[in-house]
Amino acid sequence: MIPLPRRKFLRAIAAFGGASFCLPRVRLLAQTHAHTGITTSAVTGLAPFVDALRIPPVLKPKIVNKVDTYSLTMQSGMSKCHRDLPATEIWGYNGIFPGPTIVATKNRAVSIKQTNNLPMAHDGGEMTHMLPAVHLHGALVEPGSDGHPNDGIAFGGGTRDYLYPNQQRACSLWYHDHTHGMTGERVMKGLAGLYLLRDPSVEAPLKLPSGTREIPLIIQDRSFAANGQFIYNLDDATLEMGFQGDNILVNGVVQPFLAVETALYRFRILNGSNSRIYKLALSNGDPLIQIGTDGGLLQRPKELASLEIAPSERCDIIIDFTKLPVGAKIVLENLNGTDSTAQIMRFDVAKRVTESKSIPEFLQPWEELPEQKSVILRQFNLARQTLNGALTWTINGYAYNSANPPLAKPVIETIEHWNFVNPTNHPHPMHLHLVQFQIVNINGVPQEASEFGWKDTFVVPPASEVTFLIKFSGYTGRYVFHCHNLEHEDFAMMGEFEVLPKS
Ligand SMILES: [Cu+2]
Repeated sequence: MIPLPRRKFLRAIAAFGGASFCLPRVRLLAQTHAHTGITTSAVTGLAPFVDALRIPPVLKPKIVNKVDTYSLTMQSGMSKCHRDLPATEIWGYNGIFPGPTIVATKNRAVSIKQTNNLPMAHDGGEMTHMLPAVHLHGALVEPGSDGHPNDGIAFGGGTRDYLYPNQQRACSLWYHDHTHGMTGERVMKGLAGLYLLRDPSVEAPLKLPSGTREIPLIIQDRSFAANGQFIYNLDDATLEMGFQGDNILVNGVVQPFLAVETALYRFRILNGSNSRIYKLALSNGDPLIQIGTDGGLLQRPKELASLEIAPSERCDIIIDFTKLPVGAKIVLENLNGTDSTAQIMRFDVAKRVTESKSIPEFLQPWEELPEQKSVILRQFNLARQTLNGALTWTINGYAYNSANPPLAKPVIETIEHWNFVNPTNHPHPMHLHLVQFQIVNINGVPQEASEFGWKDTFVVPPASEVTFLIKFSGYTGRYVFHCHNLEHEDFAMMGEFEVLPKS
């Protein structure tokens, strides 16, 4: 299937290279490239809540010189996503969808050897030769372990070792494919998994729900053909909106159910979708109690009637089932969805127990970055352009090309303001590699950064601008930043920054 537009697009970015050009603000340009014409009708009407939630397995490391050492293999596999669907061919780490969970400990390094045993000719297009890279999203790592799209792993058993020092706040990270120009398709096929970084000195005193009451929820949307296979057509709408599936999956299962006890549960939620933004809420009107975000725990828990989560954002929430009767069924809803995308999963209260835990009032001290120490305000204009007849998403007029000069050169240990201006009519969840940042201004209104917590991905809404306050520390070198709508990213809404040493 596909890539006529993508081929055109690659030619377009090759032709434009590093050229910069004027940016017309807020112009939705008509697309001129041909539609691929491939249509496959998607399965609809799958019965919700008929399959139990699956929990991805947690891998056990080999300890080599005090480093937790893992080997993962990217390979195809078969995965049953719904009772009434045939098994789906997926691409996964160790051949499972989603990949296995890695649990790491602060200040204890993890090394992962990734092997590429993916089948190559999966769509017959020119892009199949693009080499997969693996990015640990949210991680403070040196450039060679960051999964730069130039650092792909050869097909036919090629390997690369990634080293993660874990010298950062405890948080939920995730590892996923970062192939140049093909991240959307490959993440959709299953190349994603959770990586939980723990810090016992912070978390143990809080006595948060743990064990069988701490549950990862990776929310993704997919479309299925009648034979159970994923559908991914890069048609005009997909290039515009990003891929959106008709079915909501959690941990690889369409709208699963989870039997719970009358207790507090901690859910480590990741929006692992390509472009869909969910607005989470509980069907019985109970609040979601948010305790953490991308960069770890908030200062204090927040009781929310609903919570919006964009692609690649994480939220750590507690749900209180203690006052519910056995037999109660509570749906985790998506208030942004309709029909089959309006319900995510269901919690079935199955057993009465006595809960001894409570939710702490205070979680982790907030460390505010000093805004007055910022050395520069950089502006990044997000735009939709047509380059050589192909729809392209750009930053400051640049379509991503690793040959481009970096769009910013911050000096290590300095603080900067980055202002993202979005005149388009699409939200762009902007993500920076290497750093966690703070939200200080939205549309000219100063923000209380601690309310958002430490972020590595934040939505710049349509016709809006958001300012991030960022401290560049840890490592020098080149990293990417990009829109985490994966089709926007693939169609070039990505740039690089180079962290320079102190002169
Ligand atoms: Cu975008």
